[in-house]
Amino acid sequence: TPRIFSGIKPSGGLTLGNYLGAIKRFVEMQDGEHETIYCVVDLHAITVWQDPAALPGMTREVAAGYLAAGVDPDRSILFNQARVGAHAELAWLFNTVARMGWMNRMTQWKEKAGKNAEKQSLGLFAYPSLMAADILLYHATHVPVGEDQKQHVELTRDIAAKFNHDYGCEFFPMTEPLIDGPGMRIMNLRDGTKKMSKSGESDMERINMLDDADTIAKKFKKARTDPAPLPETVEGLAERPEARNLVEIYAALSNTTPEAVIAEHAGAGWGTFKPALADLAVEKLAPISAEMARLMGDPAEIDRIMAKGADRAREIADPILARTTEIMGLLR
Ligand code: AQP
Repeated sequence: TPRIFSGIKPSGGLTLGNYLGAIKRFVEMQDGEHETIYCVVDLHAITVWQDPAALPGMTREVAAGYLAAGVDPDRSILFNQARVGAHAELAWLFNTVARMGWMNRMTQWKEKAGKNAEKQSLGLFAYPSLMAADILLYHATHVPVGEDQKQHVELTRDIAAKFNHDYGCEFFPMTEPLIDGPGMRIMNLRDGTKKMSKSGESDMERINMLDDADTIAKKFKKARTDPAPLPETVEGLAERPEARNLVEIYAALSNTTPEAVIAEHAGAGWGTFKPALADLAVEKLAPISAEMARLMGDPAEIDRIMAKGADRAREIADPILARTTEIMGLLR
């Protein structure tokens, strides 16, 4: 059966970008032909410093976000990565397959490490190797990711191909990235050329899934835009990253296209469009954030769900890891 794997890092509060670019699609994919496996990738989060006192809460928040948005733990496998030891084990094996040069070429590494590569953790450098392990541990056929993660999925295929070649087998599949639809790249509200991130510097840059209605309204009101009103056609958004971002957010939230949003709001000023966008965001997010808050009030229940998901994940992962070590000649 086709199988989907995807994950979200518990590296801060979930944003509207995580919702529109990931979680919302994860929920929809449960209705397809695929088996769906969704992970809270805590081992990825710790590639940059995470306060051990805060990490459990962030991990549960991501799980609550999945559940509140509609991930059904009976239909999907939902768990956190640290509960399934095979992720770290396979990542080590892949560290011996992947080449330094491949990692060096990763755009995300270059962006995150900047001029300070020497000071970064070895784990941040090897991040794509762990990501390849996440995916290939389940022989996932498809990975829904944002545009920014496409390069890592290509590297996953390189690792699979090199493993199969070096060990003379056809064991790991060639996983395909799934990238489509609006909302694939939600940008920062203060700078339309940067993506909206959990760990961005200022809270005003992002809408958090747990923000209340007043905060959402305030953040959209203060969102940077140029002074011109909305154009008459989408072509008019070409050189206007901030304006385009707000139109795309509106389109993604209302399950329509930027063309349809422009058709409805052509010529509108920001004083009209921004409050309409805020109302729409509140309408879509409020029920989810209320359910997240309810779930987070019972951490033991979230932990029970993730532990059960981890048991199911291990049933798939353990035989694949065992076969991998056998192929490599490791005695266990
Ligand atoms: N701005 C975004 N627009 C669309 N999709 C996004 N995703 C993240 N930001 C946007 C998608 O969310 C999923 C989970 O991402 P992640 O948590 O594993 O890592 P990330 O992409 O690095 O997310 P953040 O929020 O930017 O985290 P930090 O700040 O910690 O690095 C992925 O499918 C991603 O495409």
